[in-house]
Amino acid sequence: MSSFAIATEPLSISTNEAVASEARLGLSAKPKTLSPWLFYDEAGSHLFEQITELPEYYLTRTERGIFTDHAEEIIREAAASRGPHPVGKLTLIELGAGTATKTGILLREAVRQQGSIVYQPVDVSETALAEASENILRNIPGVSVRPQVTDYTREGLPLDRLPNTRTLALYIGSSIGNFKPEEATSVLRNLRAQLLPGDTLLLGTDLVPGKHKDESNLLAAYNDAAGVTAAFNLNVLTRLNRELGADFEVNSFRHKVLWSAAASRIEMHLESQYAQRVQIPANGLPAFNIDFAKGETIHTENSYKFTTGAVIRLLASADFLLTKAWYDSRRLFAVTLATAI
Ligand code: AVI
Repeated sequence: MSSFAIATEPLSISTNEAVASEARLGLSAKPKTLSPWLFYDEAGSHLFEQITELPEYYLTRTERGIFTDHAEEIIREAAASRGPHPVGKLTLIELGAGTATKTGILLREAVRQQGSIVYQPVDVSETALAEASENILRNIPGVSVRPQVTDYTREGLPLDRLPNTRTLALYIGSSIGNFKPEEATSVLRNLRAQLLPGDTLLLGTDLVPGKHKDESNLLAAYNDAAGVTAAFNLNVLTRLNRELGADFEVNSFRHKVLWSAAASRIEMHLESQYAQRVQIPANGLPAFNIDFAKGETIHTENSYKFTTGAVIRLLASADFLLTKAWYDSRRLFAVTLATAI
């Protein structure tokens, strides 16, 4: 890392290097891509919180509704799950916990059923974990919180496993949907490697269009009338300008969303409104030039939507067996409990 980057970059060196190499690799690829983890700087995380409350973005409130309606059964099933080893209480770990707003429903129910619970939220964001811990400790007596700052997608998942407990791992919020199928399998396999037979996984997945959900509902969830999702998508260019000194003219790109039925995914893109060249300084070397044709896009995110069969196949690819699935009445979203085999 050069003194140029250290002098101008307030973030950690490794974060800056990861952003630089992601930008260089993704923007020289054909078609151009940027990885969705780049969305989540401070402004992007704040915009995402706003997205979860938008009228069009049904995912968060639908999953919360499923937890509210079925928490008793979810916790009972997870606690009753049997493996080859005798175990005591249930402990909860959560991948990508963020501020853990929905998890409180399950934690409260677990405390009601077994008196107390250990909760291990895992996330890349130390501030989000601090907020989650504070909220839970203040509002739910009986929970002992052991936060762990880890990027489980890149650094694996070194879980601090408690002896003689049964683990319920939460991977909710449709986060698994932001991975390509082979990446999703590897995230779940990494998780599975930390679990024992009989431990369980609770997976939240958004569903493909159906009777009560047409393509337009799905598209609206990613292209809301207030423009919050557009701002979330465009913020990635603002981030590259700020952190790498790039000269993206942010207003010359347009938020674009499409549904690919063939790939079963929503795609988010940023479309260049005219032919242009963007430069990213390269630490004393000649700047990295990126040429855009009019209408050319940067593919910034995939959000996969599932059938029940696709969820079962994904779980099986990581050695999990379906225990039970819960849905909302309109079949917009699924919460699936699976057992490690
Ligand atoms: C975090 N993830 C599950 C969101 C999703 O729905 O794929 C990210 C998002 N992108 C646009 N809106 C929300």
